[in-house]
Amino acid sequence: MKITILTLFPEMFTGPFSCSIIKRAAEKGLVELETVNLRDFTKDRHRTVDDTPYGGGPGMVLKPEPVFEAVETIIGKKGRKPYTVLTTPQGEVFRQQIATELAGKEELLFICGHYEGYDERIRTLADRELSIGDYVLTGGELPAMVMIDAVVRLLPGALGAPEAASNDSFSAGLLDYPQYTKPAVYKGLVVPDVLLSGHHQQIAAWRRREALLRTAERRRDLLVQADLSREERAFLAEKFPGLYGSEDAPAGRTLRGRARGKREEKG
Ligand code: 9D3
Repeated sequence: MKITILTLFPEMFTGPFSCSIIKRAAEKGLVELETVNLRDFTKDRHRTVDDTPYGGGPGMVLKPEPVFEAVETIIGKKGRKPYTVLTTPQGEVFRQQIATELAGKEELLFICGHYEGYDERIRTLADRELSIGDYVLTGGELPAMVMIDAVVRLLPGALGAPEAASNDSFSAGLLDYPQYTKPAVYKGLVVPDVLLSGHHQQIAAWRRREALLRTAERRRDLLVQADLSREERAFLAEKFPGLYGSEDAPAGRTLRGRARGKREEKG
């Protein structure tokens, strides 16, 4: 896979890309990473990349010309347009399934902004607009790094063990089960007996159960999509009454119940 990043701050990428899994993946030839400085595609003496918004208002807006010039140059070199991601707070929220989709592309181009916004015409260059979540950052560089990290580790051979990526409990749509290592007792805190028992089937069942319980407690939004058996759904429905949205659920235990509880609080 080839990944090109269009940014005003190429230096931001040197640290993360020269460490750990991404570096090893690059050394193994699984991925080629290149940063391109947007400022190199300006034509004026001051190398201007942003300007004031038409119609007035605060902040500066990324100009279209340097971005279009850069993308056209990249397309010209490659002979075709890479699958293009625009990082933006207005984008769809990045999740594991999107990482999997991006990992299937031969060429990716990330366009990062580092201003209050873009000229809207830049959006026409993007195949996809992505955010990493509902918090305000100073630019799209960290989001691009986050997404690239999630994608590169999925490339076959990027992780040590071949099953490491497909084993992610996230790929089953659940949170991880609790893990322990030696010693068996530390500061009076004990490792669950089943893990010391050597009963592989019981261990697997315990782990699955713990993953289900944790997900139901912390992230019930994930359960809707999770790949669960009828038995597992029944087990959770019993432990968490109303988990699947029945009308007589206690307020606060379902998403609808929570909204109902809030309304009742206000009277
Ligand atoms: C939502 C805030 N905007 C209100 C006027 C201004 C603004 C602030 C910061 C617009 C862009 C940015 C820079 N952020 C990104 O470019 C960005 C981002 C983010 O801030 N959070 C999560 N994901 C992303 S992807 C790109």
